[in-house]
Amino acid sequence: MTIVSDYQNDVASYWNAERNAVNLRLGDVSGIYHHHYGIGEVDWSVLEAPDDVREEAIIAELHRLENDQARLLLGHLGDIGPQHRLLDAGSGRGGSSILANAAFGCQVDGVSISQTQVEFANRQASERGVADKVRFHFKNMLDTGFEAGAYQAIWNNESTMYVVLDDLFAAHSRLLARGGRYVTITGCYDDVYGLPSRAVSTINAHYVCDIHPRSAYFRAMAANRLVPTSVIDLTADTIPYWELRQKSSVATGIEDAFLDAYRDGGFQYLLIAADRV
Ligand code: GPP
Ligand code: MG
Repeated sequence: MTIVSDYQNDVASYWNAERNAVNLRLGDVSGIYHHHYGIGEVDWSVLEAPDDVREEAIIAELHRLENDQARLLLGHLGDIGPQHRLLDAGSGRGGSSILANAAFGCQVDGVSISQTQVEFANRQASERGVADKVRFHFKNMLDTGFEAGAYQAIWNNESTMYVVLDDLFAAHSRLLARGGRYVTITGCYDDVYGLPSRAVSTINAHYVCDIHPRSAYFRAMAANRLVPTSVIDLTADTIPYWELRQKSSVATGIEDAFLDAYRDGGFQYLLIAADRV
């Protein structure tokens, strides 16, 4: 069974119904549809573009920043060749998987508990002529049933906040080849300050997720043969994306919560890469 709890059913319902312009219109720019945020410097001149092209310029700029986020993640997967297999855990509409196949020429499996997302992503792979290499499955990342040790790398691009980390890393550890790499980009609260702020609770309620404390990642990795090789704090790099998104026509209303959470220091946007030992 793919969906095994009321909670997972709530998550699947959210994603089956989701049609946010901030995801679909950005994806339309290049045909790569993401469900994560952006990083890097904003070209603020887009706000001064002529009236008839301003909105389009802002959307293209937001999309550029989300592509840059995905490329940063993929750059931490290690030395990947066409012979390898990769797993995108919580693959959304498929953007990261399709970019990974384009970068490495290898087979990629994506899994999601949203049937709508899986169908959308498989359609994208077919349209781009890569359906023989990039496949999306209606499966639970905690229990894929895929072959043990078959994957050279696995990533979660902003999808760890939907699962218990010990369960997730146990599953990844089983699927990864020895010496393989795990990478996540995630939002986590900084437990230096104890419990999370109200802004973090607002984000949780908005997406039906449960943001973990930073320490939980390292504890669960250590318990599951995953040894961190890089930890990069991307908080300062993602704030410009949120500032531009806040001023855009595709803002969803969650922008203030992210900006408050990041600026008050209690919430971090982190990349963590780890070796499977
Ligand atoms: C959604 O991306 C991402 C999440 C629900 C994970 C939460 C992430 C954190 C860093 C806490 P999306 O692209 O579908 O969201 P939106 O529709 O707001 O752009
Ligand atoms: Mg988005």
